[in-house]
Amino acid sequence: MALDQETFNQFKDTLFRFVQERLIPAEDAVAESDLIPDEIVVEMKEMGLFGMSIPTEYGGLGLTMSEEVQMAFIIGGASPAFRSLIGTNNGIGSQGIVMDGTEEQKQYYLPKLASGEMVGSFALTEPGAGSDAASIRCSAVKDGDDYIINGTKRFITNAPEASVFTLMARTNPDIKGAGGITAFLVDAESSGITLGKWDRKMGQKGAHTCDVMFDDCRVPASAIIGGKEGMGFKTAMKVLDRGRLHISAVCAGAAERLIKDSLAYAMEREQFGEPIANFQLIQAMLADSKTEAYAARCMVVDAANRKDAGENVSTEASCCKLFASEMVGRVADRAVQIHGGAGYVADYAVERFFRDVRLFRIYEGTTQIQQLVIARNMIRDAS
Ligand code: COS
Repeated sequence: MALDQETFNQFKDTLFRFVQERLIPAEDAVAESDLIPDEIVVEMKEMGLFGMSIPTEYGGLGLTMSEEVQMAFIIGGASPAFRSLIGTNNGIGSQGIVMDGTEEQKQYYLPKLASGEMVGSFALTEPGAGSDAASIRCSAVKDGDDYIINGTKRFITNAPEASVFTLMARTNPDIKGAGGITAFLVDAESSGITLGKWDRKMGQKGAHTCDVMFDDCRVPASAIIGGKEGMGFKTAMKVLDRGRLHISAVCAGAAERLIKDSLAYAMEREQFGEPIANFQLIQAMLADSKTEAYAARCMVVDAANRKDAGENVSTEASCCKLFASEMVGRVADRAVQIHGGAGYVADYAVERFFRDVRLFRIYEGTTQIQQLVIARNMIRDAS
């Protein structure tokens, strides 16, 4: 643990108050404008939220996985857009460097990512390569001491804000699968990079994704994460294992928020002369949601503890992502049902959350990819 228990508890209390007093009241405005207000971004930076998972020697808070998921439970209680802004710096946009970067790369990038001065973005997905991540076609061809990058990346979270991309490109066209892939750190200002228009998403307004096009973009060989070709796919998979636990915690936090809103509504809304919370069919929905959110929270805490103890939690991370993302979808659906007609109009947060949480079953590995990873690992371990 990087922080002593008392300091960590204070940090948790501060984040809880920030979520209640600053983020939740700003949700409607963020959804309306598709932008997170600058003053909130500044506060997030001041609280250290961009660097929760970055080691203290590089300016981050150095939280353990167990501590990080506690924070993700809390921030999951506000619109996912807020979490998304700090999500890449804590996860897929920084962890490649933390796990596999050279000392020089760590010293240059991590303090800037931890403070939020830089936003990191993870560029793996392509128009033709999503779940089949090893089939990427973006190429990096050696030219003297440099590499020339060509290709298109799709649905790249925080690309419009990014200062640096962790880019997966194929350095060896003769190796068709994972072994030909190399991870590069590419500064967003490099010439030869253009961004597409912001994607018009179903939900998560305020969180931005777009295409990133590389057209003869020249980067030095020193931009390779860890300095070694062919290691990019493994870096990506390790980063995703970790990211899946964080996302699972966010799902549990979002479910708890939806339950809180649903319970409050059910206790206030009267039909047939009494609050609808008195009716057993409403109670059944509340109880099912409570039970499932609790199960997700317990799974995440267990997997995070195991990770901190040094276990390989690839299977458990996928179990958590599979269960928690599907669970929050069911909870959001019940939340809309409990709100009745009111749940279908934008006056209540559940309508927005219903659309926002749909993404959790898709990104950082779809539910079907989690099933595949879990079953493959089971078979491998048994044989
Ligand atoms: N940690 C470390 N290494 C891993 C790993 C992990 N979790 N998973 C796989 N690897 C390694 C394997 O050990 C293998 O190495 P060797 O060749 O040395 O044995 C290599 O990576 C290739 O693995 P594998 O053969 O399992 O790759 P596949 O192409 O079959 O694909 C899946 C694996 C489907 C699991 C992978 O493509 C995947 O996770 N896809 C989803 C991608 C995703 O989440 N996208 C979301 C967008 S990014 S936000």
